[in-house]
Amino acid sequence: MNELPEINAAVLTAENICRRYRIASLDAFFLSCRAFAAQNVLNIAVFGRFKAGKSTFLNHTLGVALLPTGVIPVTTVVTELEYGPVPQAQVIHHDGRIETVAVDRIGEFISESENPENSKHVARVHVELPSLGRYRGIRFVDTPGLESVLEHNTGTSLDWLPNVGLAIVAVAVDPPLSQRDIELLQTLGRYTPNISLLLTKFDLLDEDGRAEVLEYVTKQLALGLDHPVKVYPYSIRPGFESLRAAVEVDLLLPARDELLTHRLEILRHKAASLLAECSGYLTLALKSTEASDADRETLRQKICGGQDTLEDARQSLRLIARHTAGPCRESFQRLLKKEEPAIRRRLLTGLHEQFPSWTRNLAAALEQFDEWLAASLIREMQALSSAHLAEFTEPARRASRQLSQSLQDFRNRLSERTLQTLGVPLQTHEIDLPVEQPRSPDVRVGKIFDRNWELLSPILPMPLIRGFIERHFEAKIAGAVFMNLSRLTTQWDETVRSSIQAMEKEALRRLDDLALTISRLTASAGAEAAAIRRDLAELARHRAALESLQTTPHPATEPR
Ligand SMILES: Nc1nc2c(ncn2[C@@H]2O[C@H](COP(=O)(O)OP(=O)(O)OP(=O)(O)O)[C@@H](O)[C@H]2O)c(=O)[nH]1
Ligand SMILES: [Mg+2]
Repeated sequence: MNELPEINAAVLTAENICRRYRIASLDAFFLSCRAFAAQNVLNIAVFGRFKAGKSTFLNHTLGVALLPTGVIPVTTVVTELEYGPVPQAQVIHHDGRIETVAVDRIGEFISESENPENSKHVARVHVELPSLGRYRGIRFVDTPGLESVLEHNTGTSLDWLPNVGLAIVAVAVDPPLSQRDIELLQTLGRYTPNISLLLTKFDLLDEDGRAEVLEYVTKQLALGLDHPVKVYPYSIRPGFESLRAAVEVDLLLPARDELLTHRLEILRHKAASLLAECSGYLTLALKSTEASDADRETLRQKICGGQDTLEDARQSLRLIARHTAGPCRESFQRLLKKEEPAIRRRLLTGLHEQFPSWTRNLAAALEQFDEWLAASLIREMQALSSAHLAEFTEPARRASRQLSQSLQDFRNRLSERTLQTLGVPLQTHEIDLPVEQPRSPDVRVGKIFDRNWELLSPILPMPLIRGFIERHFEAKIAGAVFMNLSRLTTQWDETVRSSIQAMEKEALRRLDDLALTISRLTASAGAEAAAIRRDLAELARHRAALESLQTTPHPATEPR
């Protein structure tokens, strides 16, 4: 087979051209393409709105009753299922720790009710089952539902998108297809050519309803998408065996039987997108060589919209960062304030248990209290960080999504301008900014007791002042809890702020890279035209070669 060398050659040519013309804006795309090439399994991932029936579909298809399902949002963690000689499950935590658990325990980590807001900090769950032998080489991936009030679930699934091989988007018939579903299908088109729509819960409709929904969905897909998507009506109920068989026969078994072909086709798709984007930049350069010096300057002003528009775009990135970081402190404060009474109560109970054993003398009691309180506070503060990790880190995820969207908007505006000015659009895509998971701050507590008491301690007889001392300790606890909650608020605020600042910096860098690339390209003079034409011809040759490699026919938009 010659596909891989040809795809490699195409990507290398594009990389080389980008380096020569200093088109840095495609760097992230090259990286994601290489990451895909390094994988050796084919991911079949199921995405979609919450409660669309994603987990139920995978359980039925794979003949396992493993993934938790239910009537309220359930899946909170990305879960991978694939063949393995012995049943085993691994829970991969955000900090890299891998925990091996019994397969029937995975619900404790995946389901929202047992792992609310992913308080167990699970990055993903990986399950291997001997019963999946017939799907060797395929990794099925269940993702948390989009659009529920649980925003952390949406973020988790969208972060995972670029890893997709073959995509299945589950859409329930009640109601069928939202604008967000269309947007999801559109975004997936960047990463894979192989996208199917699973129209779930088909049993909920009568004959007429089914025909109506199918017609509606097919029409909306044709209107809203620029790439084809095949529609599979589906139901788990008896009487719909033929629909289930169709998914297996048309979608899953071909993926299994033509694993290499599918992987190559996805890689080819990514390489073709890269070549197309690269050609877009060069065409822009070529067009500007055809203009006079004065026209070129006017052209560049128009395309980039002058310094003002670039500065506006910069400003909107800065505003997003400010707006997502701004309310952090207050919301963390509110969150932690709610915990204050319970922590105080727990520490007072602890004090009343410990205090009777602090009998030696006042100096010793002071020291014991100090040590005990510091240890208890550290434990409490660490537990709080763990329990609310998802809430603490949410602003960083939100910033990543909004910054990425704003960059893409800038790219779209740029494309409209190049179309108006030069007659060619410059279609480029934004790869989402990676969210750096903010690390939990180190918990430290300051000195708790006061000097005056320490000075007096040798002359105060313990038995006489016991009651008084205990009350004094109780008062100290309240103050120490308040102080340490404030400190934790500050620590988390600083941590999340610096993570958002790093993303803002990266977003600004990408924006400036793009603007610089465009101004360099539009500065190309007549003398460079011949070289640009040669490079464009080289890209076109590779595009044609990739086109001729297209092995799997693109699925049609028509339903079965
Ligand atoms: N009538 C009918 N109900 C279904 C079908 N498939 C799933 N359901 C029900 O739909 C509900 C949601 O199913 P899940 O599989 O938990 O949905 P999900 O998309 O994984 O949900 P999240 O994990 O929360 O995103 C459950 O109550 C299922 O029993 C179907 O084909 N027909
Ligand atoms: Mg689910």
